[in-house]
Amino acid sequence: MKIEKVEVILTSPGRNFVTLKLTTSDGVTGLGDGTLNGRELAVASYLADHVGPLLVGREATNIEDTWQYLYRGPYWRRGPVTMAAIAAVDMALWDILGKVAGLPVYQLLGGRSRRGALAYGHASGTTLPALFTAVHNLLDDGFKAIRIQAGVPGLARVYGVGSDQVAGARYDYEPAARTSVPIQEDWDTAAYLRHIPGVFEAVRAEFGPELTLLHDAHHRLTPNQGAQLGRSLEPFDLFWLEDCTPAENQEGLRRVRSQTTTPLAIGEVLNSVFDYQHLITEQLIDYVRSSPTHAGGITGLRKILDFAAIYQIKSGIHGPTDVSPVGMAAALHLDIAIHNFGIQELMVHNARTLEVFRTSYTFAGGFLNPGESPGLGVELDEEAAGAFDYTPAYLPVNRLLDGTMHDW
Ligand code: EZ4
Ligand code: CO
Repeated sequence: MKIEKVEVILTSPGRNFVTLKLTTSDGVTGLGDGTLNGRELAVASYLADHVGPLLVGREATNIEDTWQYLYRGPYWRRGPVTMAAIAAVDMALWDILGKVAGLPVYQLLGGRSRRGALAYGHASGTTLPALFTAVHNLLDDGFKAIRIQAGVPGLARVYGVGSDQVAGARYDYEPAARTSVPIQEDWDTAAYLRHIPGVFEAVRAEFGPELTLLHDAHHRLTPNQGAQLGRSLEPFDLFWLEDCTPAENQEGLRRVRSQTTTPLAIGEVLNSVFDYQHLITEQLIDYVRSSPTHAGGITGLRKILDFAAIYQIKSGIHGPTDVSPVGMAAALHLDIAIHNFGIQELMVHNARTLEVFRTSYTFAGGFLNPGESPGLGVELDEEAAGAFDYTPAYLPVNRLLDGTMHDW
């Protein structure tokens, strides 16, 4: 069964998505997600111009060999564009294999290791009452684990916090975040470090000790500041503190690790097992954050997670709305199959996205399941996709109050 046709489909039903569709000589189709938020066209070109011509005529079931061919073949290795493109191919091939076998992909990965994948949702607020309302809404939806992000006094906009003024506003879908030039936010680390422990104290007082809580510092701290925040959050028993420092500074985590017992999650911007080498062998983290979409697909992420398992490090797969439902499905098949599952992030896609991508995964009682459809279990409605043209949209940038560029 050979790969016969390669199509790259761009659609923007509220956010931009890069989808690869492969068709075999037997007429079986597979879908893969190669979405790289804010740099989508680079992956689309990499796939259409450089990868597509190499795939035609290849044996569709040789998934590992195709992964190695695309990883080692070009000489130039790793990087987010390359690894997102490899991811799209890899997912599409697993989807095809599952459809041919008549089995959901998790069965091909070794079968079910748990009844469901614990998911965490996002709650945020610029004030405590707004934050509490957001937490209540997630609890009503069944969530058992919740990420807490809060506005910081003196800062107009903060990562992860939707507007309290607009009903139902979400920071990931607000129009302000979808401009053709990045909007600018401002940042004050000292104000943030003063404010956040009080927020968690208030949340624990309101919701009790049992609710699973998480927080994302989004790459903004130095190792010493990360250690300080980790320590100040210890009384509030976080499931994890995410991206306290920029992920590429692997050695920096030694300082954080030696100073706090708050569990650490890192890696949504990392894309290969080599990016995790020190983090894993020195046991500097507790959770791996990479998604299949950004780390070479199911095959690429499985290499990282199997390596992590040896060191009792678990998965915490990135699940933002800039990973498409195809990428989300790939994550869920891994979540159910691997032994070292930790938690799965879930930001629910908007209704238009779920009309374009028909999913068979489910969320109930706080747990996700990939469903029993053969393959990944996601169908693309190409007519619906065609109604939403690619629209340039960038993530914000961040500057300190004196104008210095900072990590966003
Ligand atoms: O900022 O996916 O934990 N989740 C995150 C996300 C990322 C976006 C970047 O495209 O940090 O909200
Ligand atoms: Co994050």
